[in-house]
Amino acid sequence: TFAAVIFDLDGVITDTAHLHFQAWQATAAGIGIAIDAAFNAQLKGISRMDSLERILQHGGKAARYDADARARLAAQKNARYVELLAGLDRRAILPGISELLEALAQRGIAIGLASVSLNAPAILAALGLTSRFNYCVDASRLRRTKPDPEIFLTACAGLQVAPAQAIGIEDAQAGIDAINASGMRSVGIGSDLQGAGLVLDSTAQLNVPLLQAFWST
Ligand code: B16
Ligand code: MG
Repeated sequence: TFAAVIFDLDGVITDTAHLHFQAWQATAAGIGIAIDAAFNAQLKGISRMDSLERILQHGGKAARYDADARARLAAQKNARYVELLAGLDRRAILPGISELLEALAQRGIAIGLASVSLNAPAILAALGLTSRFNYCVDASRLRRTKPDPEIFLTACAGLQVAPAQAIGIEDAQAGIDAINASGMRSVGIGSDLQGAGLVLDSTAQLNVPLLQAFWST
């Protein structure tokens, strides 16, 4: 059977997409760029600086912002986002996740986190889940972002598990692509995910017997 499960954070453990959206919307409005919920969906699983690049492109203003100006905008967005995170607690854990983490731990299956969010440690702490994870990738030390497999390979190395022995769970296309490229098996949460080994509508459907059945297919 599998030796590890490596989780994405946003969209799998908790869903802070609406908070990222509020923060980006305010920052973008400040420089005259309007973004809507449909555009926001394209930022799922995309790193902070890459999200900013997409927003500037969307507004046709990418050429007007150099590295320093971008750093200021990203810092402004993050300050808003961190403010919005203040209300986060255990109630924000997505359905089925606490039970799954508990069941995996009981079976001695290693648990990893592969989030590109630089706020991941603070979010896990707010959710009361820090001690549940055997290894969390430090996103600040990555050279390449999803869909590159680096983040999942780093998580496997940290857990001392071969990628071929691990399952990755993701809600974003870039994340599914990263898992597949790493040699792990992929589980997708949501719709419009291409190439996932298994796709579920909701985290509520996740449990160990289901993952075992998927593993043996
Ligand atoms: P931060 P994940 C991602 O989290 C979010 O889906 C994405 O919207 C966000 O821009 C990114 O984290 C970076 O977050 O600004 O907090 O570093 O899905 O990889 O857990
Ligand atoms: Mg995600």
